[in-house]
Amino acid sequence: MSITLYHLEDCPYCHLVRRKLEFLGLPALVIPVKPLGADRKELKEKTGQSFVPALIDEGQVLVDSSVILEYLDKKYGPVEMPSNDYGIAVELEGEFGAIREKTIAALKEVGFGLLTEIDAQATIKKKIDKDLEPYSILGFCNPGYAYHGMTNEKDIGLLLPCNVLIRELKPGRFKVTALHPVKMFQIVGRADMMPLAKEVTALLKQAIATLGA
Ligand SMILES: N[C@@H](CCC(=O)N[C@@H](CS)C(=O)NCC(=O)O)C(=O)O
Repeated sequence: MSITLYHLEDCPYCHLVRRKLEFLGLPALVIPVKPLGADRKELKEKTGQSFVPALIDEGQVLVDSSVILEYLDKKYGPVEMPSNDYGIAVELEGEFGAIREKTIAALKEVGFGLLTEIDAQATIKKKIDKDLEPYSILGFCNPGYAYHGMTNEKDIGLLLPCNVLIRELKPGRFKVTALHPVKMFQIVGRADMMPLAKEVTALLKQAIATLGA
């Protein structure tokens, strides 16, 4: 078996294909291509086009991630790809109002105040008349960390405030999940700001742990 994948590090579609190959346990020769807009001579010669991802399997050329994923599943799978884990979570028994209060208190304990709140269940019902399980997105902020972040990385506001999701798994059982700052900071790509992300992560982990205790 010989699979070749033309891959661009910044391309999310390429990563989907790489993950699928990993989940299927398929070894592949991964050939990096030049960035967006650049001349991709070898890719063009081998596949007749210049988009990535492009996969060649035993002489068969496939382009477009959805076509490739379907092909791989059909030939070598199928295999489910679970979503990435990008939260710090705990599951709790109880009633929504009490769990919400407990969550706010636990975050307050580590220095984060409630700033925003979206009742997605009510909003979706009101806007498009669809039913959703209890699903609330709470935005927390520690002004000191936020100020440090905003003054050192101007666009960091795109990731603020720190979201904590409370959603119902089944009647009387909820999952409380804080977004994982270190994982979010990977998309920022600033190694020098990782200590800040780690500090905030430790505090959020502490708060989530007390909920489960
Ligand atoms: N629908 C395609 C989209 C692929 C795509 O947009 N690839 C981008 C990189 S993420 C690309 O190769 N653009 C042309 C270029 O970089 O010159 C898929 O799912 O594979």
